[in-house]
Amino acid sequence: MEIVFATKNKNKIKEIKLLLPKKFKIFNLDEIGFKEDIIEYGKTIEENAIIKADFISNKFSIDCFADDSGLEIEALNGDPGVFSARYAGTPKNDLNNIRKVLKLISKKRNKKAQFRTVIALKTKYISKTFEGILKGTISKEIIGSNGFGYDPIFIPNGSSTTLGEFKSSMKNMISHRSIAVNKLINFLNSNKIV
Ligand code: ITT
Repeated sequence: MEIVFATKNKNKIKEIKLLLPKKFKIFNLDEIGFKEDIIEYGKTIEENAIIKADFISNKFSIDCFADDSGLEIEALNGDPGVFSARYAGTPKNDLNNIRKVLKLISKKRNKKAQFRTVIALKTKYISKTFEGILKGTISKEIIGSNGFGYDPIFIPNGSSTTLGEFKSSMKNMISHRSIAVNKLINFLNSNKIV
């Protein structure tokens, strides 16, 4: 199956390419000549995933999926959530986002958080979303330099360190993104679409 992954985030592309079986031929936005930014005006992660997938699918008349993800921190009432990419302002900057989170929760006793990914699939006949959640806690400091985004401050439940110290193959075994991708694969397989 040939499908476009509507993202500009190179780390997401790397992770998804490792997660999807070889029978998927993935094209990214660069490869289809799309250079603009898609305006993410949704109020939720799910809405933004659908906005990105619909935009590219409608513009190019192609099968497409998009991933919108965010870190939801209990003590911050679910923030940064849908604002995860630009939490510390624009242009987006992972380190500044991390520093802002660490500052805001330094005095909070509750460090519980979760990553949420919603993948929106849009083809000529299908509009469907798939969700993945990874629960954990926020560390006191930055640990590790693997992964991307908030990985160096997120300790998955059952782990003694952050995703910043996980190899990509280990992160892919448990991540919010892999849970959502597996649901997508099961859906496509069980409906004989691939
Ligand atoms: P696209 O919209 O082009 O896909 P983006 O980076 O803007 O790329 P999002 O809108 O989904 O992606 O923003 C989510 C932000 O949350 C992202 O910039 C990262 O900082 C963070 N994030 C997403 N997935 C993550 C992961 O697996 N680990 C750590 N941080 C992640």
